Amino acid sequence: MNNIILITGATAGFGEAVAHKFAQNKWNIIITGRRQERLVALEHLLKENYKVEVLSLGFDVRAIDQVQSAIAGLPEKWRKIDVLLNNAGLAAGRGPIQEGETDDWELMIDTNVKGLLYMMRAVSPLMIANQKGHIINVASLAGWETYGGGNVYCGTKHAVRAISRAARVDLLPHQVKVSVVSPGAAETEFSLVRFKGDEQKAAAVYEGYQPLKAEDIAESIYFMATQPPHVNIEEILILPTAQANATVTHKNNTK
Ligand code: NDP
Ligand code: 8X3
Repeated sequence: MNNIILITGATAGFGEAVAHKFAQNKWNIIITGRRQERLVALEHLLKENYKVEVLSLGFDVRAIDQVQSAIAGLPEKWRKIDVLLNNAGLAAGRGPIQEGETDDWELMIDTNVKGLLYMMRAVSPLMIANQKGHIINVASLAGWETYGGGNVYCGTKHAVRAISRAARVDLLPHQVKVSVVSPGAAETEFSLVRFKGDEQKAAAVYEGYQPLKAEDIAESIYFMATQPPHVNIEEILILPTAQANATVTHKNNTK
């Protein structure tokens, strides 16, 4: 049986690139997300291109009952999950705290923090039963630093890193690794979602320099996941060369 990775948020961006990368390397893949038609298309593509087994599960990580029933209902052969990639997440808006949209705050906290926790809670007992496993949580440069207008998003990503460090201690006796990948600016659907479909605002985020691609992040995640059992890459912070930190990017208008 091939290794198994469960990816949250496989319908776009990093999650989709990770699905391709692991399938290329003969892992069987559990792809998840809310957009059913994208899951169906991706399942078909992965099976066709890489001849691996793929299971798609459509659910919302914010809904604990959906998370629990998706994991409880896994067919026997899919229960030995080697890697859980907690990737589903988003930023909603980029405004000062005093003008913040509280619905956006709820959305980010419910998805990036609570959704990630629900997944860890549901999947870690399966890994403990196997006495092996690897949880890789997607944080961000925004989990290391802060920037104006980033308030709640930065808070959620700092939380992802703190939760991961604590969970590493909890899961240590069970040979379950916990790692974090923290990307800087990467061109995916992230900014389109953040700016609620405003294509101009989204494109402006990536103008004048070369941002990371989803495939760059997939490479790092594959590297983390394929170390020998005694090695845990605890954290990777990966930035575009043009980005020095959360507030300084060298933009020279040559892509
Ligand atoms: P995308 O918007 O391209 O992809 C986000 C994925 O998350 C989609 O597959 C989406 O699927 C899924 N998702 C969102 N909300 C939910 C939900 N409630 N339930 C289930 N799935 C959900 O963004 P990225 O690939 O860029 O982002 C992936 C992760 O990386 C996020 O956690 C983000 O915060 C983080 N990140 C992104 C950076 C960037 O610059 N792009 C940099 C650093 C971190 P669907 O809508 O079908 O449910
Ligand atoms: C996404 C990167 O810098 O927009 O996590 O917060 S940033």
